[in-house]
Amino acid sequence: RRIALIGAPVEVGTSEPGSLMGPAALRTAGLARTLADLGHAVTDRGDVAPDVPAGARGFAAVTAWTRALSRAVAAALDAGELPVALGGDHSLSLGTVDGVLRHCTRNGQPLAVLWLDAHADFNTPETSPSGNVHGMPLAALCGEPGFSDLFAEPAPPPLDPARVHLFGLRSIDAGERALVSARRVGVTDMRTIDEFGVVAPLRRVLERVAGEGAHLHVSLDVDFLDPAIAPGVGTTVPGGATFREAHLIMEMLHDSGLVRSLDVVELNPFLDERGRSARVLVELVASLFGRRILDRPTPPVAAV
Ligand code: DIR
Ligand code: MN
Ligand code: MN
Ligand code: MN
Repeated sequence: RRIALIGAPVEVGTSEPGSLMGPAALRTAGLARTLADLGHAVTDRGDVAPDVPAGARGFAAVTAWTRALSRAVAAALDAGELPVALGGDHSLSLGTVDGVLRHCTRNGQPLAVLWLDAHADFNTPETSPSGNVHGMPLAALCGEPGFSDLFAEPAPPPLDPARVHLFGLRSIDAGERALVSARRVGVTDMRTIDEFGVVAPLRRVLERVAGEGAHLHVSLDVDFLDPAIAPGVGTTVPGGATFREAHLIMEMLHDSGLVRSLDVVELNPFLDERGRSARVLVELVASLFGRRILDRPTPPVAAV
């Protein structure tokens, strides 16, 4: 595959500084070389540098990032590359997913989004208890009101919430909880993972994506992982995915052949312990791009 690394040192969507160092930490942990060693053609496009108006905070700054990242991601996809965005707080997915949506809309392809996250990120400015935009990207992308002028005109039709799947959910605010149900967003919460493991629920998601011929975008928030293996994130939530669950998910995503774009977000090196979280993320991305334990496909497992 031809992979484009797109640095997104964004932290305007959070009140916890440090995630702007995320792309640098992922590079330091050897992301590009690891992917190249797996046989991919990797181009590091450097960091996107939008014209954020001087002194802009909140939505003015988020809008500048959204539009610049959208252009970078859509251009990579149009050129036949697989864009990997290196964050940066999760507000960056407003831009990356908008770029994917524009590419898919031009090609008449449906877009499915797998959101690996402790949180739903489905708050609106109305429902958000924190006011942090990193807790809102899915609501904006799915067309909820309150986000006017974020996306460049003409805006593509919004993301279909029924094609969004939250995986690993274990922290949700009251307002977004109501919205997630009302919009019929797909959810595999930690309760479901505890009962059934990751394989059966993920297989169901992947079968549906394959059946619809959809483009699959994966958005990986560091807090999806248990804080014991990935402490380098502003909003740790206990009870997250284990090292083994996370690798299995990445291996299944690789074997599916469906992933066409990826975000790696919320890494905060300032809160990390000697690069541990950055290294775990590089290992996970390697599994997603084809690293396997043995030089043969994972043995087939009976259908669930
Ligand atoms: C919370 C936290 N739901 C909020 N969200 C986070 O501020 O809206 N998302 N941390 O990753
Ligand atoms: Mn495409
Ligand atoms: Mn998130
Ligand atoms: Mn999160």
